[in-house]
Amino acid sequence: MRKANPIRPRQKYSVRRILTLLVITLSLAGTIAGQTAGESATIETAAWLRYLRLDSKTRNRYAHLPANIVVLGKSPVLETAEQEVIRGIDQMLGRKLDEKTSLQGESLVLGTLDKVESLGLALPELIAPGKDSFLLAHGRIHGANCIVITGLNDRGVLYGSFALLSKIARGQSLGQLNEMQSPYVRFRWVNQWDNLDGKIERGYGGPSIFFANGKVRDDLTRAGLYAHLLASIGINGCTINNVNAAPGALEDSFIAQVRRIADVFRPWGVQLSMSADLSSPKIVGGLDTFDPLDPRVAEWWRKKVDEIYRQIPDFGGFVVKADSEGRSGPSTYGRTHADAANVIARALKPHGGVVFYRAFVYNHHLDWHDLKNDRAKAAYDNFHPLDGEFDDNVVIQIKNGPIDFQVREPASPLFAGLRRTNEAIELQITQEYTGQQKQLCFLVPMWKEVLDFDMRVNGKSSPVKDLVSGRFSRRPIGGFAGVANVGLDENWLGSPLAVANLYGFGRLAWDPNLSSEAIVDEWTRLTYGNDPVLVQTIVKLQLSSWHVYESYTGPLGAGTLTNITGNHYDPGPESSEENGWGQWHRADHQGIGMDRTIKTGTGYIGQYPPEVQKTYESLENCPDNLLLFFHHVPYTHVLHSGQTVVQHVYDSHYDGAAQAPEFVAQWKAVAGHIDEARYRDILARFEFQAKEADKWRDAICGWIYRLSGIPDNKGRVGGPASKAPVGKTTPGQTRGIPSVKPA
Ligand code: GCV
Repeated sequence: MRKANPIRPRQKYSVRRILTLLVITLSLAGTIAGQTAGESATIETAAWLRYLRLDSKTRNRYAHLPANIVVLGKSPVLETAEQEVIRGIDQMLGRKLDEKTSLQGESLVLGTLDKVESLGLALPELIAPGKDSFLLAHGRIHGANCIVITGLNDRGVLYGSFALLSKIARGQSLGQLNEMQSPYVRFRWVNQWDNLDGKIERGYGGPSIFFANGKVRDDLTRAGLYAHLLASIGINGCTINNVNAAPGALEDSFIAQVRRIADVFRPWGVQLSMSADLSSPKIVGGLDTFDPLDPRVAEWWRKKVDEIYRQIPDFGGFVVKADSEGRSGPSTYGRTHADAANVIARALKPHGGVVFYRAFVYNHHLDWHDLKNDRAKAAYDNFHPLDGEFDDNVVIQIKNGPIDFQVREPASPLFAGLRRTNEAIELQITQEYTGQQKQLCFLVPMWKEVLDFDMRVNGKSSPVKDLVSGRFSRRPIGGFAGVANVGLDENWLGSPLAVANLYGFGRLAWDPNLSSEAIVDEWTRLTYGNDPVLVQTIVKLQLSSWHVYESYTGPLGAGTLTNITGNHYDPGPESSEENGWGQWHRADHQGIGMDRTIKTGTGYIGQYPPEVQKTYESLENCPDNLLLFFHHVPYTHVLHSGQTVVQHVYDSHYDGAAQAPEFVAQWKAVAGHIDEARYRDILARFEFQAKEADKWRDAICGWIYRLSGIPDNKGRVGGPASKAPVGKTTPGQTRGIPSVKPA
């Protein structure tokens, strides 16, 4: 269900203008609904930044908040921070802070550490002095009690301001305020797969907020609001165009347009970056080659990058997808990915820019007859041999799993396979394979399993979060990249509850040690207020959603059994087989699962460090939830749970399909605790999901029965009382599907 998006023509997008727009929108909504649980759904663009008016009891907790605000220093980011604090406190507490130009009495003091200390305040040392860290503290300055928001840079001050407002919005005490926070990783970027015509690849929240008809939009209001949201969760970069990059994006005339997007990002401390096509020197530059080792190519990149920095002085760098899914790459000239990444990195280096080079490189014409072929091996095979050959401003961007954002995959072994190279984890916020925002699937618990997974590098504790942050291998930089794909829809992602995934990505990039519960609790309170019925219901729904979705779509690590050659949404397990895409589950009449063992299979397990190999190689140790990812077993194989594989598939699909309607029942408990429009909207989504779960259950149960010939021992499939249809899974789907993967 998509809401119409009001787009007003605007020419200038100053911070003040965006904030004014927000204030008007929010106060209108507040007037309509009294700023409590019943607040109107017309302010979805504010997402979790609603700053709802608190009830009087909660407001009283903040009675001692200083009446003045002073900012030490001057910059667009500091100005943003000040205006945000003023607006937030006004809306939540009904108090207008007095803007002062110098310290006068009890004040909220905003400024970088050096400025604050110059007032004679001794502050506790910032324990982990990384860029973007912040400190919230009480302090007496010139005899007055002050609240200090400080950081090592302006961005830290902005992040500290958001943190203070978040505490107030959630009714938390400011009594013992003395809190230092430092981001876990240096680069916390979102990627947008926006095409220049305004369509978004795998985007389910409406058209691009950046582009339309081959140009940058005239109206960039939403781009500014997006930067506002991103900054509030500590995201410091946004790659604005699709990794399947149109070379035209690097034309000088286009860069001049892109500059306007950078201008609306800047006050929020969000660096703009772009996806670049490796063949640009040839296609855009008119050279007869794009060989990364050709000096003319190096010179072209140098000049191009210089021009970009002339227009966008704080440009972040490039994301590169090469030799993957039909993109040009260094293999054209027999060069390596290191050659390709480094030629661009060297052009960026003098300006402080970075290259995020994607490890998502694989052959999508793999011969499916060969049981030793395995797409899961590709990233490691391509990049591990190059470890140590990448320049220090190159970051290898690795998808969380070795295939492609399936509902369950093991952590990519490449995280442990690069010890002398910077790395970043790529997570997909847009739900390409996990219900496309039509179904609820809160992904934070899934991401956390990967981030916490201990790779046991050299037999030592080495969770993925410490590999990608650079902590384990003492790398200078590391990162998180989240494929967000927000669009012009009022609620950004096409569904109000799906927005929690964007919030959760930012919070995990900032601190992967936060629990899923804490993250979703924060998001719910900031978005919907502190009504306990609403908070408990939404938190419970979100936290159970991934397992429910998994249980009716993708059993035992076999992947999401979706239509991979079509929409990536409907059930279509047959589409995975007999084509070159390599998302195989190898289901036949005897058994199911990919044999990836070292002993008899593709050898993929051998890419992990020895202790992890031991876990996955043997049927005894392999966890049930990844069994079919690593092993080919008969349908009668007995799981650790005591159930056979085939019976597990029946049971989990029936359980999942029974839990989906429970979402409807749970949601009904919030009637009267939320505005009617949003209540009905979300209710309709859950009702729809319940039907989709039935569809999935019947398709997958029918399919596995057809293959195995083994009926369900509870009589639901294949028995006389069976209801599940056992005919074809996906209408129109045949064996021998051509290797075409529509964009
Ligand atoms: C941008 C998957 C998606 C593609 C995407 C690709 C990638 O294959 O289906 O749409 O392309 O991943 O991550 O590059």
